[in-house]
Amino acid sequence: MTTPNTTVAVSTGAEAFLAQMRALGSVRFMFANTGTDHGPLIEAMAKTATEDPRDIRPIVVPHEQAAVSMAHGYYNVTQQPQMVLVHTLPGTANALGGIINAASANVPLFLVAGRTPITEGELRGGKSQNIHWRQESRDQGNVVREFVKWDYEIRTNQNLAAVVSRAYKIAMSEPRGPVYMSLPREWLAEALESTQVFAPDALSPASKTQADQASLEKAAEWLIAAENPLIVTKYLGRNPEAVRYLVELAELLALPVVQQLSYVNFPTDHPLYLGTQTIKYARNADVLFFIDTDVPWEPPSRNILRDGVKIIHLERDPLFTAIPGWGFPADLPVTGCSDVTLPALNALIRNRIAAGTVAKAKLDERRKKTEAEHQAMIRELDASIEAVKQQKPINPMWLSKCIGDAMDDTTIIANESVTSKLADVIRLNRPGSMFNTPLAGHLGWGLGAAIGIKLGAPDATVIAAEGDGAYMFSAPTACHFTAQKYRIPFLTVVYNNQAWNASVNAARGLFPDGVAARTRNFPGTDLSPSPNFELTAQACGAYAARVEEPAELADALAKALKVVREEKRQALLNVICKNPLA
Ligand SMILES: Cc1ncc(C[n+]2csc(CCOP(=O)(O)OP(=O)(O)O)c2C)c(N)n1
Repeated sequence: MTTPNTTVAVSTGAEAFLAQMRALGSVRFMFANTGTDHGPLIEAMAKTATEDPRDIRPIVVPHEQAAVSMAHGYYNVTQQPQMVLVHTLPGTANALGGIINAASANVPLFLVAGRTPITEGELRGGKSQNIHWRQESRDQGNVVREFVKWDYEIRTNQNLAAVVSRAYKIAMSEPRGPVYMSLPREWLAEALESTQVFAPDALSPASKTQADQASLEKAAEWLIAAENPLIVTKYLGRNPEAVRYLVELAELLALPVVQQLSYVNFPTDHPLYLGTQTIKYARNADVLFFIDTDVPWEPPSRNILRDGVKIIHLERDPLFTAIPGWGFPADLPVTGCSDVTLPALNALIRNRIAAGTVAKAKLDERRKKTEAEHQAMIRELDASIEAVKQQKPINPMWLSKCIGDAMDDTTIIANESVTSKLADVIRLNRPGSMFNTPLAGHLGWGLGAAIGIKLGAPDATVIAAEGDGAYMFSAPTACHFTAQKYRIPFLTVVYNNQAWNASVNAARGLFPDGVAARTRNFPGTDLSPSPNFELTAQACGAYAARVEEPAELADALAKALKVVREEKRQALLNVICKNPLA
């Protein structure tokens, strides 16, 4: 057992808990949605808050999913886990969607909830209000247990250092993820004199897994011998430093790369980049190397691949144990974190090249062929944009192109534009410049994420790209309120197609000749009449405008971004797009 080594004077359990969170050293923000459980914490913050910019800053967020999304966005750009404070059972329930997203994206954060008081007059802090009986659950942690790495209800203030440091180490060890702590009000209110905290250097998470030598050698051998190899990745870019190792690997052996754009995993202007359509290229591959990809191809049948294809799958858990049903085959499932495994694989391959065992002519030929395919792909994309750029209502592809053109070297996009495929259209060459809806796809992430990104990267220009459905899921009033209150400027662009197009597409895909498709009547998918989203944003001090003319998009974006950059004020563009139901 490690011994805590610094004594901090406190007067309550709540002060002690805050002292422990401060001692972690990485928590800058507490995205807070408080309740009757938090009296001792509110008192403690009023009393112990310092002017130190490294102190934990409470940020009021009037919806819990938005608060979790802010911690998520902040982590995406800083790799530092933050704290989300929620009210007992109801706050935990409202946070759950964000937690499901964070779990799917391996985003660590501390979800901290008051625990409805347990005692009935025996202890200070016990039940005192009506709701304290009806908000009590048998097991509060059970609400989030499937989607957090670890949950714990504080049972005494004597071991807070051990509990909080354990929460940190578990959240930050791979596979990373959210953790949950519940704080009974009786313990928060308990009188204390001091608490002992760990020094930050006693908080090392467990080391990352590097693949074993035998697997690396076999992978190298297969990739070197391949005639028609393909790399596929989806979330390698969540560690932005891993991107250069992937580029190095691709260049060493002239390996074409496709990506599912959850993150920027590979520069889209790289001549070895072949876009986002996995199966188009995977069909003909003789060696497929999946790196950090949970759903390698769709539909999940091996029959659509070439006979005899060799499949390598590198992931921290290549069996995806957390997913109940997952049946993709791999001939070489390799356990390892890509950011530490790829450098080792690259070194092995470099040695073989130096030893002259790699056929250079084959690589040169493949490099040329892939570069030609890359150029053809760009021409095809440009042509499809050209074909729709004047359409009115605005085609989402044209909107995406205009957003891409408006990006500068500091722009970061939180993309929740769902079927608009923004990420397929814009050029993404900077690791960490775009974060897509988290893998679990629990909508309502985008606005909160954008705010968290801006807090974590204050010099960035941040854009939230939202479907009109996703925008409404995002608790927009709560997010615009928080952005106004703390002067967190970012631009929201709404792809307003007045529908849940994803639901329309799903129905059409299953029943292409069905009644819904034939009659263009898709019950339960229509979002018209569309609200004036401009007014929601304006109510919170934002600059907002509606755009209906395709030719006016570039100027509208430039104007809104100027407001964001120069006036440091949030902005919203409500862009009226092609309605799939019209
Ligand atoms: C919380 C939540 N509820 C419902 C869904 C199901 N869902 C997936 S996509 C989608 C439509 C989103 O609409 P919009 O943001 O307008 O994008 P579009 O599909 O029109 O491109 C819905 C409702 C979800 N993913 N998450």
